[in-house]
Amino acid sequence: PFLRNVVKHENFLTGDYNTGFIDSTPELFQFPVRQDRGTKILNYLGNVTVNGFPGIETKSKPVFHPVRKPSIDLLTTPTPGTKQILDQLGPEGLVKWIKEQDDVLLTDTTFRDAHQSLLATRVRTADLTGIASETALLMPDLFSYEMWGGATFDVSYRFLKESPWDRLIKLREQIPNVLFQMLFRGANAVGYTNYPDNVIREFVKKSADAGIDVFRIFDSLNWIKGMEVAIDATRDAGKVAEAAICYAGDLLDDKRDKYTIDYYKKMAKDLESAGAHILAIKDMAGLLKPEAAYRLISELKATVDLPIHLHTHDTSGNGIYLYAKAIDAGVDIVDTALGSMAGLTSQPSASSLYYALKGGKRNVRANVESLESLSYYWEDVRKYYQTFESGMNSPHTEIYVHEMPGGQYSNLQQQAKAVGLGERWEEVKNMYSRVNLLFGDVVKVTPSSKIVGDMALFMVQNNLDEVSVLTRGKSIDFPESVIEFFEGYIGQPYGGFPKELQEVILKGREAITVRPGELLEEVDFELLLTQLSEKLGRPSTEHEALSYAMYPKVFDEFSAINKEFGDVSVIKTPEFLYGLRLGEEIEVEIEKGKTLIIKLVSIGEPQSDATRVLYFEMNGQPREVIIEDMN
Ligand code: 3PY
Ligand code: ZN
Repeated sequence: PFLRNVVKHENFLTGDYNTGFIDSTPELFQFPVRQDRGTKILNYLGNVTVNGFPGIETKSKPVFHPVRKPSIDLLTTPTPGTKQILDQLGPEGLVKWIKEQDDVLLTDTTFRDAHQSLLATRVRTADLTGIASETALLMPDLFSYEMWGGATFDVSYRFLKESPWDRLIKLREQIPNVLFQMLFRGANAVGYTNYPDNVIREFVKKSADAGIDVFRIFDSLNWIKGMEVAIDATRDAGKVAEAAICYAGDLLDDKRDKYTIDYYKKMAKDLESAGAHILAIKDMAGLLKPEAAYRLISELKATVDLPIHLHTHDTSGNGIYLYAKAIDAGVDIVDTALGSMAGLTSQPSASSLYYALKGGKRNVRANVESLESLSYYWEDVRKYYQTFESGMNSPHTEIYVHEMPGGQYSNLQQQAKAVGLGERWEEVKNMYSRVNLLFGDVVKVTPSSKIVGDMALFMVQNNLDEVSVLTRGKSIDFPESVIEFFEGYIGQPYGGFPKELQEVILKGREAITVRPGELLEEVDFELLLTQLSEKLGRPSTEHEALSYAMYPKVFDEFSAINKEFGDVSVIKTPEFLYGLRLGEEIEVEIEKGKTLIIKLVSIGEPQSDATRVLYFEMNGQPREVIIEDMN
């Protein structure tokens, strides 16, 4: 292979080489590993066909019709948009531009929060890249696309067996004109626990380099100390720091006097001083009622000099009314999703908002025909993922009672099913609101919401109530996440921890009161790169090292799957989730211009060692794979 590399090298061919050629041209030593991608893909397909996909109960593959796409010439250059404004004028110039707009600006969440909230985050990169170029052409006038972060990062590895970095890079290539926005959990980055400061800084830097422009940074307890490192890192990267206040409680209910208007005003001022370019109100559960929104936005507008970006979930059905009130009060940007991916636990629909405001004082900055034409694609793609739907099909005003974030609803439901509590879902939801009060009425958003959810599942599973937790708690092993929370490793809740419960849970362990990042040892990335390269048997990328630093176990599992089955992101979603029907023929494009045509010919009877032989045809050649039948 070395000689072949040499004679094929362009400098060698053009005669442009000397004795230093070998030293200065390390790629001569990169030999193609024989990887037989076809066999690996057949193994994957055989496996899903025989054993099914985790979380999908049905064995028969539904019939999916071809997806509808807007007919548009993909060779057209997309109209320049907010990405160019940021690149040319920097964050301050962008902020000035936002303030000059009379129209309401939109962030489209279809690529992130919408499917996190409706489909347990399961939408794959292939379905995003399948419409990305059309989206860039048809929605150039939006403020941003929220397309990364939150739960999409770990779910990519854990369930979809694909790299989230790859998603970001591919989408950026296809969408050059509109700002990319990510959800960043402050000191928890895209994880569920605090990380060392240098991991946060490195993550922000690498995400910025790979294409993220706007970092929506929040802390799951609204603890500003937990957000500062990320805000600084974003500013250092020359990107937009959108600092978020998570909305909790009920502003207009005198009996809920923990999260008052003064609480929100003070936090807004503090975030402005901490370096925010934009202030976000993150109403992650859809608890902000319309009249409260009017008051909140009006007062915040008078308190800070920052553009305000409002995020909600439409679970209660009041989303459009809430946005209309916030828009009257002067909100600058709101989060919406394309119609077929909007409503319920997702964001309100962009086109509904468009029509609701048309002819009034402020219009929505978007082309409604374009929104509609892209929505058909998502209506079709959503069908692939139907088994991950939460089953909620009408507005739920009960959200005002249980206060569960939209992004958590379908995920916690999956978690409940996985531990055998699927039938007791009503009880789990009720327990969720009781745990919130037991914990002292906390802000609930990842990861604090997950901790409340873990405790709720735990209490239902073990038939515990508030009294038994406090009286018998000393002999109970609480979930690890709950212990970590009461130790202070997620940060400090506003108003402190309930002392009696904290003692019961910690059983003599010390709680910290400082920022966890001050205590956590920094990660040595050089060393990590070396170790990971050894583990992988090839040079690790910096992106991989960052993922490994945050999720060592998840990344290991992903790498093992990757070794066994290769890059499964190239398989289309129906086959990825359901395998092949007998006699079905599919195409898998393993790289540009290289397509495998695969047909499932027959499935053999189970053998005494629980294996089955599957006969395929690949590009016309008979192929046989042996699959272990796990049923
Ligand atoms: C996340 O952190 O994933 C969220 O969507 C919180 O709302
Ligand atoms: Zn959300």
